[in-house]
Amino acid sequence: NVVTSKVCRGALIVMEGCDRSGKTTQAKLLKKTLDDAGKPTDFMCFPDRSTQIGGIINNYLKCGTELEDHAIHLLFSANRWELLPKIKMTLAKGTNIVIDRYAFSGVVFSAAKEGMSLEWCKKSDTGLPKPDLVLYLDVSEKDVQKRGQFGAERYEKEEFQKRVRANYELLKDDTWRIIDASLSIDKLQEVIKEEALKVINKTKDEKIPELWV
Ligand code: T5A
Ligand code: NA
Repeated sequence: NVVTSKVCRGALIVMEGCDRSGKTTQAKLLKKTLDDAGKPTDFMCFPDRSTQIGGIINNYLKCGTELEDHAIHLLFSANRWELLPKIKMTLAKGTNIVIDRYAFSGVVFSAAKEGMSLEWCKKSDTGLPKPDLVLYLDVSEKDVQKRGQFGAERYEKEEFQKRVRANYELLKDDTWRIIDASLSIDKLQEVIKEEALKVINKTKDEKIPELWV
């Protein structure tokens, strides 16, 4: 008799927060921390600038091209949908994924623009896999400024970031953990690791729920 043990799906963990809150630093560290703890984990990020759609987004962010607000919003969404097969496959084989930004970034940035409603912005990402955990790196404007000047990318302006922060408040649910991102890089990673292990060790429905449905 051959006993086949069912593979438990991986956890989907998302890092969110305002620009320069430390997302990329923590997301990459978390991938390594979890691998080292014997919990195989992949790192992904959005926008994924390596695809064709990602190339258009990159050019837009670097202010090389102008695109109508709805059109660029849909491209950010399409960039997530084009990676859906990879996300599904990875989770199904039992590997966790840490993603640096996701649909929440998609909504809060687009909806910070005039004439773009939060509800309209949520539509194009509706039905994507719902993360098991959203780690929201919360850092005050003051502390962010201590990390040096904002770069030259399109959204890195104070007024805009204020609206982004306010929009994040409207998306939080019980899968979110608000993390004080003013801590040192190491201290922050300790807190984040603990939260991640909690969801990884929890029994999850085999079928991953859908976002905003
Ligand atoms: N966007 C994105 C949309 O409009 N729609 C979408 O759908 C998506 C997905 C690019 C832009 O695209 C927008 C949002 C963005 O404006 P990006 O490529 O993720 O998105 O942006 P980046 O510029 O790469 O990243 P951020 O500016 O958001 O920075 P991070 O990742 O939050 O911060 P990180 O880790 O790079 O650290 C920033 C600096 O702080 C230091 C680091 O060394 C670094 O110098 N630092 C710390 N200093 C002190 N204490 C700590 N704990 C620190 N952690 C990091
Ligand atoms: Na980043």
